[in-house]
Amino acid sequence: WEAASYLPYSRARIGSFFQEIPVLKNPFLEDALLNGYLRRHLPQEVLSDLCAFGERVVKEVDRWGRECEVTPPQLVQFDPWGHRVDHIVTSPAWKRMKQLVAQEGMVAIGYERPFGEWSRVYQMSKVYIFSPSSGLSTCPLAMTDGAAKVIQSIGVSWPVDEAFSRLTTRQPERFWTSGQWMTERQGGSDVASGTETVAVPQTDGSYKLHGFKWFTSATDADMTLTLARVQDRTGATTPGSKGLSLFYAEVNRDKDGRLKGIEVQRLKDKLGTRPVPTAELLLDGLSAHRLSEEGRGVAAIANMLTITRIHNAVCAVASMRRVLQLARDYATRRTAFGKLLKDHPLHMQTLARMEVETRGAFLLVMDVCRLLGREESGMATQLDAHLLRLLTPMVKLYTGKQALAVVSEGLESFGGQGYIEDTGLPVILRDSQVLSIWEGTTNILSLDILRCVAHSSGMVLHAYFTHTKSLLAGASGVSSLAPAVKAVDGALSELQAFVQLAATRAPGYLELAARDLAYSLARIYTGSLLIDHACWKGASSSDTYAALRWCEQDLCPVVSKQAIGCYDPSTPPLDTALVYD
Ligand code: UCC
Ligand code: FAD
Repeated sequence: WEAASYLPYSRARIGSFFQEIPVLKNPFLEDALLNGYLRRHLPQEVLSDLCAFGERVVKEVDRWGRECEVTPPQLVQFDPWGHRVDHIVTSPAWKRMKQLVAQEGMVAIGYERPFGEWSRVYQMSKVYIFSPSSGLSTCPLAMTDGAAKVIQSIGVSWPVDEAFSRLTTRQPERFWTSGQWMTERQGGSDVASGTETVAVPQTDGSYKLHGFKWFTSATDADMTLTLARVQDRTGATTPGSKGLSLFYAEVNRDKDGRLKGIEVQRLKDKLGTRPVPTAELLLDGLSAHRLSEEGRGVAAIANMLTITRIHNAVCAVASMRRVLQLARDYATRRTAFGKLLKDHPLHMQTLARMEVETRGAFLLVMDVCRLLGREESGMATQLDAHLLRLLTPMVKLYTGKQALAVVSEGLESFGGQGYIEDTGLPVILRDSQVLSIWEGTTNILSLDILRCVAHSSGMVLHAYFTHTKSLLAGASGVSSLAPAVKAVDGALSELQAFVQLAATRAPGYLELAARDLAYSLARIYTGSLLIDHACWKGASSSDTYAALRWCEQDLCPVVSKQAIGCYDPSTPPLDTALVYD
């Protein structure tokens, strides 16, 4: 009988082997590049704060994030007596996240500016550490930051002074979040044609909004910024972008608990972002105040787009980093073919490629945060301002796409377990899919890059070339980086030649090249940032290796695609014929 107990499966039919679980460790301490970058630019107190916060994320916050995921919001439209109430019931964890965002100053830091031009880097580093454990509360966080930015740029005065102080407070009981209601059924990209909501002027100077907002995320917000068309006395409105104005509205309830001027039609049933209540809203006389001049709504909300797009990019890189941290830990625990995964060179190559992608994306997004911080602290040169305009859509579109690729590869590195829902891994993939859709799709942002180039008469590109060259100049004479410098320098020249040639072609040519152009801009600029970081006196040999590896890829796909005629006028009909074949 005793001998039988040693036989495998004799007592426990499921066997005696259980795989060790990948362990989430302090995301600050686990991230060499984040540490290096912050040591390079910010004082020790920032590192200490982020280290403590990283500890809190592991010990406490990550659990709340999971609770948010498995306890999605519910809409209760009617009370038991049939009255319309439209309560959005969220989990306790979701509410705790809101408090945490305030306590940790995740919006406030951007407005307190404790470290001058580097304050945004500090704030976004915190968001970066928080994001993968946040149960998507980074979504309202981003919109709240964006709303504060819009208010600050318009002027903090009545009727939005109270809102500004609540959006940027560190006191959880005073803290408000904001929505961003732009999308209607006819169009989320083409807001100018898609917006039907009308604003009816009231005698006291306020407005009542009537319309249907098709996607409104984090609808448990306290206020929102939204777009609508002002009606004149005859009820007429101006079509297109010139008819859109920006409005501020509070989300209030009457004494019976009913939403004032809003009906929640339903909550969306989504692939991911499940903790976020995303609703369809009927605006039926919602009280609002106009914030922009009439017809300047898109220009006025652009500041919100800038902030939310940067948040999107920060969260995209954070997803890549999270999956890598878990994957590399797992590789020290899982054995296959007689050795740990970490001892299989091909597995390590796979993770190293993900690491290179993640490092590049990190430096790219932090550089945009640096530029934002310079602009907000009055330090920005004209070149910085141009760069910020160009790099914002670029970093959003590039990191949104790359996050999905890296996270997908990351799931595979866990084998079958990467596909199992309650490991908490698949949610990272689901939540990454949205990053390239909301806040402007990849194509829309590629076209936005073209528009900002045209709008600035090419000055944004001039700033780009000047700054990239100056980054490379800092590496001249560093022999270990010579192949990388050569590759970026060559790609930059090719890109310059392409831009000059494309300017002589019909507009349709550049439109077809827009996406590849965006990728070329992103890869070349990121290469120069990796090189620059590797030249820093505190850099490691891994920083050099990452720069070399990044620069081995096709840095300028717009040129290779051009060479095979991808943007020729003959292409669109052929593409269409192929698609509908
Ligand atoms: O998706 C949404 C929220 C989701 C949740 C948020 C989560 C955040 C991250 C969390 C991470 C986990 S809210 C919906 C977002 N919707 C979009 O992004 C819309 C996408 N479509 C576009 O971006 C289009 O390009 C439009 C709507 C901006 C195009 O509209 P128009 O009217 O055709 O634009 P125009 O005519 O080109 O520009 C009108 C004015 C111009 O200024 P002026 O008149 O002075 O020349 C432009 O220069 O607006 C200015 N403008 C901009 N300025 C337009 N876009 C920008 C910009 N990006 N930056 C600065
Ligand atoms: P469309 O504009 O119809 O685009 C469809 C496709 O056509 C896209 O691939 C697009 O790239 C492509 N396309 C469109 N125009 C062009 C062109 N000129 N050239 C080339 N390609 C083109 N919106 C809000 O306002 N507030 C929110 O809080 C909010 N939350 C959201 C939450 C989630 C989970 C999701 C998924 C969306 C949310 N949205 C929100 C909406 C989101 O911003 C829009 O879905 C997005 O901007 C795209 O708009 P659309 O859905 O109308 O797509």
